[in-house]
Amino acid sequence: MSITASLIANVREAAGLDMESPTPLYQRLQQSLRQAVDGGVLTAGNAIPGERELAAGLGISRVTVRKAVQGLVIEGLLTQKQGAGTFVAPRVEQPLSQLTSFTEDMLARGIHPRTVWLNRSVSLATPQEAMALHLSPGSEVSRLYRIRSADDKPMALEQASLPRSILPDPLIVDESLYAALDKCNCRPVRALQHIRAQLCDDEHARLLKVKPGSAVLYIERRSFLRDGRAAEFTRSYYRGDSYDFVAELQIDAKVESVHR
Ligand code: 16G
Repeated sequence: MSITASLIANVREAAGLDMESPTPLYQRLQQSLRQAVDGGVLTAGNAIPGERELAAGLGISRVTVRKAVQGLVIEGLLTQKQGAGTFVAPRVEQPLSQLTSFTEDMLARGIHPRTVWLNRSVSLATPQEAMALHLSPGSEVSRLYRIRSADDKPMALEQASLPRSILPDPLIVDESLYAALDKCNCRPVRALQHIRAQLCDDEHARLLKVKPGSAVLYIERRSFLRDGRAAEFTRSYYRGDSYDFVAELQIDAKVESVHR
């Protein structure tokens, strides 16, 4: 069965299109499209059948299909590419054990990374930055504030601060901070990360194109050079609907020997 045929069969059954319901039809269609993505009928990058095809296959109006699809585009589950159609938006599974950059993570998945710069500046370190980067009072930091997108879908906001001794000029960073650090032999080799759940405030919601109050993952990364110097203090807000951070766990050797 083609993706379109199995999608239409799934959606028709899940949305209960033939049944009476107080829930508007477009909302039932949205819910069943979400289920199709959650259940793996459609995966990231799959094209959604065209409006005309879905409407005809489901026996509903094109206006209802359009309203449902537009709602899911706003939600970030689907993404529209001009002239190409509507696709399931990327969702990223990110291992927590590797020190990689956003650019590398996206390229490894065949996704095109994009950066929208919000600010690049040099300033005196705040007490929080000085503490995180082990700097003495009065030291300067280079700051980078940007939106990180995957195939045009905003995935994260990142505020990075680096000692000026490591990154003297924030303007030398083009698309990738780690590529710029690599060039001057200052790429970090170790990092500590703290992750916690937060609700998105209005400003971050606008930049990430999610509803205010949506779930985000707040991540603080402090990374270090081989000689132990702190190189980076980055505070990021990752869209909760787009990222799964995955950790591989192993039994402790002592516990294992008791159970052997
Ligand atoms: C990742 C890092 C961030 C780092 C950036 C460099 C997390 C949570 N954060 O987004 O700390 O600054 O990669 O990426 O993984 P770039 O080289 O593409 O600029």
